[in-house]
Amino acid sequence: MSESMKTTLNELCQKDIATASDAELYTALLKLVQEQSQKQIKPVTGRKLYYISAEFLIGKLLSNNLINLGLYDEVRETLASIGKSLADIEEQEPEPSLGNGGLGRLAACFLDSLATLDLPGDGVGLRYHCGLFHQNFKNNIQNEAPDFWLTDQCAAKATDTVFPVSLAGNTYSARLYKLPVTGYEGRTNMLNLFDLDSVDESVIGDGISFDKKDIARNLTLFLYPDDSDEDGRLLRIYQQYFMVSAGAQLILNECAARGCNYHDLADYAAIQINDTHPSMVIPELIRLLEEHGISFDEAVQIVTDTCAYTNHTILAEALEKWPRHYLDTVVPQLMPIIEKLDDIAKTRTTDSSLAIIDQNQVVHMAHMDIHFSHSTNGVATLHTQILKESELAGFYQLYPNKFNNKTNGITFRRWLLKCNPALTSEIESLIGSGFKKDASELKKLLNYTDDAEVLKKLSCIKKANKEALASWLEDKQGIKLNTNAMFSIQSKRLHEYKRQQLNLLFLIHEYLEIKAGHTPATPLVSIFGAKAAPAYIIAKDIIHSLLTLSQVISEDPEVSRYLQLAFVENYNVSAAEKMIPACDLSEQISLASKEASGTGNMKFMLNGALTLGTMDGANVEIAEAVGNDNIYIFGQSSKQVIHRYAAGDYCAKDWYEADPNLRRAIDFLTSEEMLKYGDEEHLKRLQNELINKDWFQTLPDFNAYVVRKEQAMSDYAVNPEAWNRRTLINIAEAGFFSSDRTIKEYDDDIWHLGK
Ligand code: GL2
Repeated sequence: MSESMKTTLNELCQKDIATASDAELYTALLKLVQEQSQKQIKPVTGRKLYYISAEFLIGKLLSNNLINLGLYDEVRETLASIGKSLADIEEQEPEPSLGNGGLGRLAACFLDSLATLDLPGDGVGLRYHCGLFHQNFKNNIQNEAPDFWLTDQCAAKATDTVFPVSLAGNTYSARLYKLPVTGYEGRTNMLNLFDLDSVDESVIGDGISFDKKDIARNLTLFLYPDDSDEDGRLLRIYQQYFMVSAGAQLILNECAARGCNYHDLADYAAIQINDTHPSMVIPELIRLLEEHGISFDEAVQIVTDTCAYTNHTILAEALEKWPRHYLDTVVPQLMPIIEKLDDIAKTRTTDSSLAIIDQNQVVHMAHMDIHFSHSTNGVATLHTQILKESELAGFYQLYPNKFNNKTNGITFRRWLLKCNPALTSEIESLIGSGFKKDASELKKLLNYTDDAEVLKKLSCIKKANKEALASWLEDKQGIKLNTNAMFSIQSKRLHEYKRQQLNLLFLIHEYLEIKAGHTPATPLVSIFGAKAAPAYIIAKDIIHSLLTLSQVISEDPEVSRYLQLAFVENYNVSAAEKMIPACDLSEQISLASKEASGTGNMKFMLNGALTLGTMDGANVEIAEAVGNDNIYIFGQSSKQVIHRYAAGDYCAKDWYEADPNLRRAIDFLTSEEMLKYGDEEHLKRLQNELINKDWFQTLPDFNAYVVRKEQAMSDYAVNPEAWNRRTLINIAEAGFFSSDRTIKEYDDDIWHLGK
């Protein structure tokens, strides 16, 4: 315990901390973090990064900030000495609701790494009041509720800075909020979030419904408002333009304050456009530069030199294209600029498929990004290769030098130091603490692959993490897990391409096998965490089927001795921090070619889980790093998948009819057992989808998946020491997947910050 820390906390609490409540201690710790992070703010010289993103899935900040500021151990020990737990105090903090999935979490990891590497780089986004919805389950169905997270104590503080933003001809004031981002032994940068003062949480009606036309009151209520109707789609454009217009004004102001004369903007700012949500920053900056007296042609060049674009997916739904009348309505001031950009693009190529505005008057945002930025990157080697060879092949031919790869990464501060302190200290005792700043040092762990004591220690840590997850889940949802079982976890957004339905079919198969007297090599606990977009019907049917199956299993003592299915409600960063350290088998089973990278796969690996996955996204690089003996790969290759799509002759029904195990599993969806707890409409719809459509080719991979997973279960049961050795190898080889490495590559190749 540190006396000086105790004195500091007493002062901040204005009382003896021994008598303070958790809420008072939380407030005191927030002040401590604020004071210390202010001290790490450094002046900016040279080029500064603005990372614009619709999402920043930052997670709870208190512990992470304490770690980064080097205060964590001292604070934890001081609190422990008076019988308080930092973990309990952290419960006071609502989790910021500013993101959805990997794209948002990547943005948060990148901000951490930028600050850690002492690079000047801020985030630019929106201050959503409810962010993504809060998920709860009733009658085995997902319900959505608003996730209010903004409290008086929220670390994102309002400033006096406001920027005018014109939406559909009306002017609104975008207020800037600043959230300090601390780096590990680095600097403090900022996350800049914009909001309207008039947004009103009381307009939310049933569930998460609200009047989508009332822009003044709804603009920043939710992340990704339902876009299944036109008002919803327009609202997304309102949000996007609000974010980029305010962001562009902030960037120009900050650069001007540092001496920029706008002609030399690219020497002061680098702008990273994340997916197509912020694409309108390109025409908006051109518009603003013209207002500052710069000619159109020069403005185009300046913006191209300043902006870079990251593509995060090849799924059409995320490559936004808007009917031009939407843009005419919401951002009439941009349309003439977009038209001129389209004219320029047409002088560069005769390929009409590369146009910004196509013959149907649809505006392709990604096309604008690629034509008018200087860099386009994918997020894993395979993804970038697919962009070059198929999805964006025409663009690659036109601009070969713009294309580059930046394989994603994760911050080890949150995904090891914070979420797995026991593993962290074991690693530290073996190889010292250098890995915290230089993740490649984890390779030193390879010296211990034959050290029986170390391997045993790893399995004890895993067991303790499983116990901790089990007790959390019991408190939260009343589910009792068998911690002697193998834990397999699939936690990520619910999407058919990620194929939670493949896991579902496996679990049905296992259930039926156990019923038939074939018990598995090891008891298995299969855990899910996933939210389905509210209007995504089949995704909700998959959740319903999993929850129903979970009930079928738990009501059957004969089966539940060997098999459990737990679905964690409201999966978020805090839940991930508990689940990932407890995992044995990491489920990364997307249809090859569809998962651009994945970052969950990296978090699980770092925490000593073995991956069961397809050759997709960053799984390919994980497989290369650990070697085929230390990963379970199965299924079609991306080439086979792309070929099958191109041939257009995939017929799910043929697969259903040809494989009796598969047929048995799919038929079970509408069995008496399932109908006892489930809803026929949902179950039948999913069954039909699988038999008659199966757009993400679940059926061709079913058999290979069952074989590989049963192999993993048998290996786990038969030779625990060998399993532990393989987990050690996974941890040791995880260094490449640090976001510090990724950020360094972005900086070396694209941004050149501080120079
Ligand atoms: C995603 C990709 O699906 C995912 O594979 C990738 O790891 C992340 C970060 O690059 O980006 N794209 C996307 O729209 N979301 C993602 O998670 N939401």
